Amino acid sequence: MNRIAISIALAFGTSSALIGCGGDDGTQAAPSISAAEARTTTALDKQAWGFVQDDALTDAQALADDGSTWSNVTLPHTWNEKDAASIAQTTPASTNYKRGRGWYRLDFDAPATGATQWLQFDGASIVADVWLNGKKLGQHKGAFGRFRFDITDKLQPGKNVLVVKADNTAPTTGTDATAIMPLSGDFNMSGGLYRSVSLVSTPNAAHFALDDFGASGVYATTTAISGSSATVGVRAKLKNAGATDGRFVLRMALLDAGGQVAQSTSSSVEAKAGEAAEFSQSLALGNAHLWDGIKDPYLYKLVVQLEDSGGGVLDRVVQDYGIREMRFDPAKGFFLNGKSFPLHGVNLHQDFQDKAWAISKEQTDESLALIKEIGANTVRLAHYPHGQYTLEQADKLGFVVWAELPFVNSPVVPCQAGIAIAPTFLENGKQQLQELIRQHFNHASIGAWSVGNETTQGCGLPENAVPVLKELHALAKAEDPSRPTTLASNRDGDKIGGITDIWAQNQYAMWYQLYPASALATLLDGLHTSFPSQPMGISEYGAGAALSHQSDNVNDAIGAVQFFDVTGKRRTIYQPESYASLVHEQNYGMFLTKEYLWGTYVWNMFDFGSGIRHEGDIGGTNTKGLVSFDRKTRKDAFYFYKAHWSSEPVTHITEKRYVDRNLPTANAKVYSNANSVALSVNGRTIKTLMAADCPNKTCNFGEVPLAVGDNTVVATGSVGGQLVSDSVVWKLDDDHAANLYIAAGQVATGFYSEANGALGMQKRFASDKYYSGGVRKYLPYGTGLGQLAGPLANVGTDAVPAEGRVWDYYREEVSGGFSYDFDLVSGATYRVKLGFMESSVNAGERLFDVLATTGGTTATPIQNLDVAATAGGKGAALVREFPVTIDSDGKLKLTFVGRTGKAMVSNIMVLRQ
Ligand code: GCB
Repeated sequence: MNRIAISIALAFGTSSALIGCGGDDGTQAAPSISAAEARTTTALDKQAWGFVQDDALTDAQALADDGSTWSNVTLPHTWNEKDAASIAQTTPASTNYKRGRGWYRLDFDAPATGATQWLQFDGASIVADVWLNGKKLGQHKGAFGRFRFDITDKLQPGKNVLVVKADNTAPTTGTDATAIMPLSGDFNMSGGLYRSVSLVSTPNAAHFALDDFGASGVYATTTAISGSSATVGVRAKLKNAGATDGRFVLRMALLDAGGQVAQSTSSSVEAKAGEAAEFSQSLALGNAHLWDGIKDPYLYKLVVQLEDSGGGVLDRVVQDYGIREMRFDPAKGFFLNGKSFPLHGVNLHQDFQDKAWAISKEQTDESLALIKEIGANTVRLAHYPHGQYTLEQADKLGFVVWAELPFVNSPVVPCQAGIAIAPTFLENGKQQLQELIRQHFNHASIGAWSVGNETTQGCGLPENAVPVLKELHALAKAEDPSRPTTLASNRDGDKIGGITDIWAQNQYAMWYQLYPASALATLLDGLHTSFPSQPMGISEYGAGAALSHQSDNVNDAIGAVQFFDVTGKRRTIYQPESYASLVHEQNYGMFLTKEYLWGTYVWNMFDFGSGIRHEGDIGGTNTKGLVSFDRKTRKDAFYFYKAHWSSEPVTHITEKRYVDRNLPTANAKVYSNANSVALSVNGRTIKTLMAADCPNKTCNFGEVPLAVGDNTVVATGSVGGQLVSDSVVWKLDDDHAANLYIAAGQVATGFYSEANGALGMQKRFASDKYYSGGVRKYLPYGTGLGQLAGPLANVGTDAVPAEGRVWDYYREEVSGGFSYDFDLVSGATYRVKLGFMESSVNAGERLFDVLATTGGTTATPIQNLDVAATAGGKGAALVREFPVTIDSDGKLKLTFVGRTGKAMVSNIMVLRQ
């Protein structure tokens, strides 16, 4: 036992009614410092709750109902488990989830002991009205904060009846009673008692505050670290609910991981009857073991206890506490305990497939284990306060956490200029911010408080958001001067820079923004120059990826992958996984060159529920996860980051889900952190690449020829002599070995032509590949990405998944023509069948030739083709074909050159005769 006598430094915090203080000098009777609970906390979760979701039920009716016809549920519970946030949703139109009122009723027995009794809700979404034995206890607004009611005088002996109305109705106007943060967002606001509900009994009327915004009443900050010594300041809020003034001993200690007292202190304090009082003490450690992120997330136990004058323990708060110093530098990024520690991590939502928000601890553990596995050292808990358990685990795992207030998108509804911000909205935002900060104050992991996300999104109205952000920043600083504030900016960087201590950008280069990562680099440099003293990070970047959507070629695909279906007509929007991988490679590779970035966060670690969207192959789900919604499937990009971040050896062949190949060659790409990676196909080594040949942890082996049948591809990484292999079997059928089917312009692979369509046969097509020049285009009948409409709107609907989509895209000349180079069999004769569909050009505006070259000979089998005139207008298919015998060089080049306007082609078949 290392009990060191110290005198109390009251250098920080407020102190009232301090009477005296004394150290534990070993001369007095040993105080009973322990980490054991003094209070009784009884979870009510697994009891028989009655539940009914009924928007028509009045309060009076619900209170009069004995609940016998209600269904039986246990907590955590939400009525949104299976609607929006579920892949079970298959119909394109059902994008909504049930928002309304749910009623809960629980009959429970009063606790046998306790001087004060509290009813504790760890979260109720969004507005909760609570009655005990028919009497209203109160209302809580905000889906994420813990709140409590003092029921000491309201409990009756024996049976008690608790009734809760939870309402997740969407806000419609800024003055609506439900105008509570967040007003909107790309995630579902599940309704219900989706976290725990418990009874808390304190043994004595004097206790640590239970009415301080749902927090613990104890607030610890490391006020100084120097070498191995550290000082921890602790503020404690007391409540003496008894009838007489009290004189107490307030004792605080840090126990080391072995349970030994590393330091302790005590003081004599007084709290008047019925009053609250606040005291501060300091704990100085001469040999502090620091919390050092994922490397060494060392935690002390902070024990704060209230004793009577005889040393009897009246109340005790015990929390994990990590001693660490975090610093954000505008030029050099993040520092942990004085050392540069670039943060790389992921965003996390609190939902889970088929559970929505009603997740168990096991599900949280499953999510965090994957975040640990990928090697992240930071997590952004988007876009709202997550549960205590998540933060406790983040402390234990060593993640640096970005914790966030749910101020998402606009502060007004509707999102327009001149709409006043409802005072209730701002008040509620402040309440939620105080709940966030006080409830999570002692978590070592939390590095910054975020006051908002994309708060000008949709309306482009910084004048609405800026005053709110400034108020929230000031409040956060008052609540916790020790941590920086932050926010996630979107395309408003120039307008909301400089408000918070640090900040970060949500930037989707190659996805929503149709520019390459290099253009984003310029944008970031510009923001860094404009706000040179505000440390900047990347709070979001990413791309949608569907597990069942693959590609043969994702080059030049910016703008050709749709981000979601806003029309509500389709559930399926093609998002080849390998395009998302490329987006990650190029963005992250660029971020690594920016020393000033303090951290980067992938959006998102997991696919998550969002009733406003249909994309990829899943209904109501945002597909930007590195791992599937059910946590079962790691997408390729997961391994890209794992290769960068993890110390485990990684050798991962990409595109393993694309088994039945559509072309006779495959692009072999391996993510690896090995010293060298060897690739073999059917036992034959193709190539060995050294780490230096694999920039960005990406080993590109180029095009690998595939044989008919099974092609076993094995990548073997060598890490310090240890071999780590990965393998895949790619299959090629006779048809695709002999013939080529290319959907020009198309990124996704695997679409079929219609058996009775213009091409006259049903064949499976590959992505656009083997071309030089030209650009990908798609039929622009709508007004933007994701908005296909007009003649082809129903082609490729869910009823007929892939048929006809070989016409959606085309390749078009930029200038000087474009061409395709095919490797074919020398001396063999092929029939070349070309499909054309005009989208935007009228008869007479586009006339072009198609040239065929093999050996040294060029023919012009198609001359002066006017698709619109010949096919009969826009949206009509035209097919032209010609034979060609391949010269001894085994090559065929098709060249498309405009005479008037620009040449184009929709699809290409090269059929062996
Ligand atoms: C964003 C938002 C996030 C969305 C994400 C997306 O910028 O902050 O809530 O889910 O983009 O996927 O569009």
